[in-house]
Amino acid sequence: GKVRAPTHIISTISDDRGEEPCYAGVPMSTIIEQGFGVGDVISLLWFKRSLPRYCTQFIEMCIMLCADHGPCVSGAHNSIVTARAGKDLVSSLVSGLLTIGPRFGGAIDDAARYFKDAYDRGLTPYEFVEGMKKKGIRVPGIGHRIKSRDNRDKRVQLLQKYAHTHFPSVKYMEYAVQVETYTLSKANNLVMNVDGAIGSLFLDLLSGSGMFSKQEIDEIVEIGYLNGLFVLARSIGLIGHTFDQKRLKQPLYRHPWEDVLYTK
Ligand code: Q5B
Repeated sequence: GKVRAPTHIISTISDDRGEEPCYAGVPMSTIIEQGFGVGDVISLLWFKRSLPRYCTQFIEMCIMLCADHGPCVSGAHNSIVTARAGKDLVSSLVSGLLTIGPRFGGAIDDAARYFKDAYDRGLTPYEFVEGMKKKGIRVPGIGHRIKSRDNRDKRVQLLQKYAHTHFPSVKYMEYAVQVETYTLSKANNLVMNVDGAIGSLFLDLLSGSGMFSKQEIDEIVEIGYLNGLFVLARSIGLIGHTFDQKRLKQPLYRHPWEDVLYTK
């Protein structure tokens, strides 16, 4: 019989060999004719399944709300400086993307990991936060440079409101709110940030939608899919900042001496 030559790549999410490309088995024409949105496309290509509308709408909200947060954040700053150095779009974009990490925008996966572990083990917020402190680890998803108890992050409130209305359960988010109540008793700026809101709510989406087995949820959290939402979203803003600088014909950026403390 026929012997299949060994392959060098295995791929399970898309196929471009037929009459039309498919995402997780769904042909392009279905995606267009049935009015799928970017949330549906993410569901197919990242999670390999069609998710209910309230889930895809939540994914789209995450993308829209994280698309930009002004020119002063790490990512936008890097993209602006790179564009002003005369570099091309891709260089300016990746220069901004490379700042996404544990302090800036890339705390979603760790927020999901730590909130899930603490909730599943039945830790009180006190035990969780103090345990993290003993280990010298900042609670991912908590704390912000400009947001505080009296200046809450509107994005967090919008995501929470949506989930309260549409999700079958918000147990992880409610746990994160209890953690926030405890951290706020320590300092005013230790609010739940957008990473913490997405991390905890995505746990609720995964566990409450009935679309994922326990094993699949553990794998998603372990691999770390969720920072991808911030990376994807913020790319929109970083591209915008790059075009903005080019449009404004901004010259090479040089940081002012006065803003540097030169010491020996
Ligand atoms: N302390 C975000 O810190 C920030 C603590 C904490 C326990 C914490 C910090 C942090 C976890 C990572 C995280 C996502 C670096 C943030 C984002 C997207 C963004 C960005 C934008 C956008 C801010 C002062 C004292 C110290 C610390 C303690 C701080 N955080 N303790 N758990 N989580 N969070 N990142 O203000 O005793 O004096 O040593 O790492 O979730 O990135 O808009 O800007 O859309 O672009 O610089 O929203 O919270 O505070 O470093 O001076 O710390 O608070 O140990 O205590 P700050 P620091 P002590 S959202």
